[in-house]
Amino acid sequence: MTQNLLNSLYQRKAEGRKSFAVLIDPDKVNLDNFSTLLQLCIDYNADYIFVGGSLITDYILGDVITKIKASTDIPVILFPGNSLHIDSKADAIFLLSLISGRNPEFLIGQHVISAPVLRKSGLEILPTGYMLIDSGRQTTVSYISNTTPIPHDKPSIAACTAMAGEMLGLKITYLDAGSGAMNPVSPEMIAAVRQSVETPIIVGGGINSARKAKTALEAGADVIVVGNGIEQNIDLLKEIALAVNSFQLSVTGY
Ligand code: 1GP
Repeated sequence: MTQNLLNSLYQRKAEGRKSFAVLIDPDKVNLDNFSTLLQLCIDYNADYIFVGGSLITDYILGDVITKIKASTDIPVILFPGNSLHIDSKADAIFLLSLISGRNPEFLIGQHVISAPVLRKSGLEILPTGYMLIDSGRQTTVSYISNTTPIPHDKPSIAACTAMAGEMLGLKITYLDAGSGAMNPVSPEMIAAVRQSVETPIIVGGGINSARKAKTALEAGADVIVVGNGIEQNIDLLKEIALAVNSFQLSVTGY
């Protein structure tokens, strides 16, 4: 299996380059006007397209990926909620171990079921320490996964959890306040995790303005993910992309 995307995430981190990922929830896609969203991803240089969610009710995952692949070469990474959410037309999959929780099903159970399918799929596997952070109200992902998120004001718990994940060999750290979160992950928590691991850090959940995107990047996020905010207002894609670019320019000069 290739490690192209993992290597590029590490390379980008080493160069101080920030990335912007657009999350597409297959349940929310209207295939009739999907082309507009994809064109915006192309025009504003989205670095990654994540596809998935903790609960998928309308099984058009394959159709969504086919449509993305027909329009753009932006890498498509599956963001699965369980072992049913696998499609070999994507480029890679986050193999999420939900290390903030204590539900064995999402720490290792679903992975065992998926392993032979993943091996055959040819998908690049991205072993990821996935951490849910409390965002002010229960989110779909915490309910479905039956796990308690890390309290938002306990950066040291997040730092130690991320550290343990890295020691276990997980290559990416994903801090998620949950889709449509009231409050995104705090900059204090992102900074504490940044201090504790060398892995690339992905931050998502409730980032619905350029200011929130910039705050997460300043605190140490390598990749920011925006889903719900773009579903509500497609123009946000451009705003966030420009914010990532201008942050990039101010820090590295390119
Ligand atoms: C959620 O990280 C993602 O799992 C993105 O969250 O939909 O709130 O942008 P939003």
